[in-house]
Amino acid sequence: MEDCIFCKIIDGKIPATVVYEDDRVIAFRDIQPVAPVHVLIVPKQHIQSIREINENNGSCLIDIHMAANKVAEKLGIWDKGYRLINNCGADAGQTVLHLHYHLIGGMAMGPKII
Ligand code: DGP
Repeated sequence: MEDCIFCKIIDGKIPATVVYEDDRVIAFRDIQPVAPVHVLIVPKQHIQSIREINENNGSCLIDIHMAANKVAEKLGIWDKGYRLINNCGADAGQTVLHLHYHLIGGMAMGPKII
């Protein structure tokens, strides 16, 4: 998708601090971190949100979770724990319309919404 900022990062057209990459997933530091570790886990396939997950593309969710485990271990937050968060759609505050999960950790976090 030519106007998608995450597709441009995937294509190397704009810079990002990449912490993990394989043939299906890329993970890079969020530009507006809310925690000492704040990484975005992004499938290379352009999928707008989890609303567009179906039987043909759903395997990317396993890829994302496996990448999150690797990133958490690499960045030293695997033992103490972390949150993996997805915002879907306007009410959830999704601002980039390319499926992504926020991996945040490196501190004790505040109250949980759920
Ligand atoms: P969300 O609000 O859930 O759609 O999260 C989008 C996140 O993407 C937000 O935390 C900021 C981050 N972000 C937006 N543009 C860029 C960018 O160009 N580079 C990086 N590294 N992160 C970005």
